[in-house]
Amino acid sequence: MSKVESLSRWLGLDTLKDQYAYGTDSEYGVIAKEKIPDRWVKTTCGYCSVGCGIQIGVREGKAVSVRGDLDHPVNDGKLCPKGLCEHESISADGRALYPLLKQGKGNAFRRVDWGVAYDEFIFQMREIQRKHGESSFAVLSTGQLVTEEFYTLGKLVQLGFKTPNYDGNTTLCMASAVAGYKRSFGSDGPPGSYEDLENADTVVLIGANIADNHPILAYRLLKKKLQGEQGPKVIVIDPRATKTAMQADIFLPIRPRSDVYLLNGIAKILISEGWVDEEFIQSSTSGYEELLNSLDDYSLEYISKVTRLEAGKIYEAARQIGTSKSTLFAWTMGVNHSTQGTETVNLINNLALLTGNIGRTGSAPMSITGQCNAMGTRETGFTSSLPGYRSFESLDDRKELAQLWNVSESELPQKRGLAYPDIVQGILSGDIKGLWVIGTNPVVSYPHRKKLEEAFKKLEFLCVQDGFHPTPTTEIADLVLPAAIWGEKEGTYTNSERRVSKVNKAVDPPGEAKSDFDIFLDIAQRIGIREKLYSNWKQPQDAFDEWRKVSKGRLCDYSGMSYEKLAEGPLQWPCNDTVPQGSPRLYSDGKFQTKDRKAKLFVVRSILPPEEPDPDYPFLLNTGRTVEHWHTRTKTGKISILEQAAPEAWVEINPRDAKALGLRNHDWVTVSSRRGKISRIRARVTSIIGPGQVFIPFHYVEASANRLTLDDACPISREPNFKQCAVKLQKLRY
Ligand SMILES: Nc1nc2c(c(=O)[nH]1)N[C@H]1C(S)=C(S)[C@@H](COP(=O)(O)OP(=O)(O)OC[C@H]3O[C@@H](n4cnc5c(=O)[nH]c(N)nc54)[C@H](O)[C@@H]3O)O[C@H]1N2
Ligand SMILES: Nc1nc2c(c(=O)[nH]1)N[C@H]1C(S)=C(S)[C@@H](COP(=O)(O)OP(=O)(O)OC[C@H]3O[C@@H](n4cnc5c(=O)[nH]c(N)nc54)[C@H](O)[C@@H]3O)O[C@H]1N2
Ligand code: SF4
Ligand SMILES: [Mo]
Repeated sequence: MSKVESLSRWLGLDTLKDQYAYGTDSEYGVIAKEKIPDRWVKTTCGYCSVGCGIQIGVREGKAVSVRGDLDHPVNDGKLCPKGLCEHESISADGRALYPLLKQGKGNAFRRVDWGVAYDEFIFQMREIQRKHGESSFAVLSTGQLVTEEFYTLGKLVQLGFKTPNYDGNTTLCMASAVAGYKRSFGSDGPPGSYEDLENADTVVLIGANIADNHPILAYRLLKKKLQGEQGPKVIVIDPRATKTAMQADIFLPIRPRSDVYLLNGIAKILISEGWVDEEFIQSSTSGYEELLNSLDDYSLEYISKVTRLEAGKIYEAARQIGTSKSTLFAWTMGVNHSTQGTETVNLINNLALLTGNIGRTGSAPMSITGQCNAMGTRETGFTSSLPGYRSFESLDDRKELAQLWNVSESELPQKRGLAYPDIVQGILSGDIKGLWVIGTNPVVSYPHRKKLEEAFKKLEFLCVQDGFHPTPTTEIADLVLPAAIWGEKEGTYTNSERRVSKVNKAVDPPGEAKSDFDIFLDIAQRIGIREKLYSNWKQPQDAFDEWRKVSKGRLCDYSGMSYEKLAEGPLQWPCNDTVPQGSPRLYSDGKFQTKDRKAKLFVVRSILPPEEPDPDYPFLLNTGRTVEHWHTRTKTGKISILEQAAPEAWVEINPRDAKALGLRNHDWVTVSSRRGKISRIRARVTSIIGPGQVFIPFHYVEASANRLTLDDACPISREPNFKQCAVKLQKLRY
């Protein structure tokens, strides 16, 4: 890629207008000719859950460019660095082109046609189910399919293959937010909108590094300030001085995993200073007395000592929240990735409820999700609820759904199957023998890699369906099914503010790759249930139209949407006859989805983190992300501008600790935990990270943070504790 092209992309020029069309003689002009699209296809970004509107420039059947969609309500035509070169993921090297089969363990892959691939898949999985029972076959999917695909897959797995053991990478991501919402409000569903980031008096970001991971939300947070107006006051709670923390008015560099203390401490200050909304508490919540009686121990001095934060700063943060007209509490993985993730979410919800910050402009407890369509899987997905946020345990819900589908109620599962970590455990214990992995790369992204590898070795049959090959997970598969990716298929994504946005096909998939939707329907056909479950379905729109009916009357009501309407612009659910233009907020009437229609306040006591530093492993490891890369780098690792900007992994270490270890910036080190080791990684000496802590991004398979991490998970949500474990560092001589 030329410098001019790189530069213009970094500057975001191609988001503004067709700059590529200007100039003919210069290098710029040469690029211009090749880059002038025949047509632009409107769609939604396929990386993160911000859900930016994007247009793909197509020239002679190839995706040659992208630009931000100026008409999309999320992003003002702007895109972040990943979005700005997203078309390159389509033509990147290493796409999966043909079905590949290993004839017996240890053999090389051989190209087969789709018919053979399907026959083998069905034969192997059915044989495993016949020998070991229906639930010995498990499925792991992803938050990166379109909603129409989840919906189709859920029916296929639960009603077609009749296995309850279906979960996804979403449990590695936002299961704690889902469980926390359900417990506090009676249902999942983020209650706020992105516009609240602009309009709140105060925004509290807890374990959320939006500058790196949701860059367009960082732009929206700062938008008013950038325009010279008074923007929201920003409080950031994060042990690491992230790029987001650097924008904060109040930064609380909290001791890792002491959030429960801080949140209870802030609740106590709010109550004792009278900075609470008594009327709202009385009319719309339950559990206030119990909460009040539980907070005696949380004196400011005590909280300051446990969290290692200055007492004055904690008080200042509480005063800012308590005296603001509106506060948005937003959180991401610093909260969810913990053995106490769900309860920490409940404490954030407590703060919003105590201060009446829900259902109003600028006010919400807002879980920012991760993947482009993590929300779609929550609504339709069959994992933690039945489609439409229906409960597995409720006979009424099951009956209603069965009727909508024209199947008998007894065909629906009566409780959720195993969650992702329990599926891995199930493989280790020999209960699960067949696994179908769709759109996720567990070898890099699952914690405690050694254990995962042991588990995968025990599988009788592993099928991996991915847009790329080889990946560390496709490589160890018995069968690889090549999938179309973003830009090559149609459907919808729902972003973190419940906004449903159309995803459109710009180009054909390469080789023989097929959309996940088509693969699911083909398999349904071959196991003889297509007619029963998907009669007359041909295209994603058929799935969407059924889903509209299934969601009608539910909190996540899509009944007022259609592909035609979405072509004009995205819509936030609930969207129905009463609110045809959708709903920016939930719970504006102060009524919740619980039996008594009140939100529940929770008493939470801190538990000890699963592993603390000790003399053998003296550092606490924190893991996360950087703006240039997407997860396991199957896409961004092949896009040169992104790869050049962040070509290798690093471990951040505080200058004080570096000095003690005799380490200088860029020295090579080994990092090990009780579970594994990164043999070689560069040290980055920086006070971004606090003393006693280190940070490693998890993107790089060659220096994989998940060789070190723990697989302990939150007992309520089953989300793993990715963020902390004990490690040691050793300097390498060269
Ligand atoms: N560039 C890029 N963007 C992405 C992604 C990507 O891979 N790359 N992935 C997407 C996905 S799926 C997700 S889920 C989101 C994740 O988005 P984020 O959650 O923002 O990402 P992380 O870097 O995993 O972690 C967030 C922060 O949690 C902090 N943290 C760690 N321990 C604690 C703690 O004990 N308490 C508190 N309060 N904070 C703590 C970390 O220091 C870190 O800054 O990003 C999405 N966006
Ligand atoms: N240590 C540590 N580990 C973490 C985290 C952390 O913060 N720290 N974060 C966790 C979180 S929040 C998440 S969400 C996970 C993400 O972890 P993964 O889900 O494993 O990450 P991805 O790289 O996004 O994997 C998606 C896979 O799907 C493929 N793919 C892309 N599009 C399509 C498609 O349309 N169809 C199909 N069939 N395949 C497709 C890609 O090539 C890729 O192989 O990682 C988790 N792991
Ligand atoms: S902020 Fe997220 S949705 Fe927007 S362009 Fe970047 S990756 Fe895509
Ligand atoms: Mo995620």
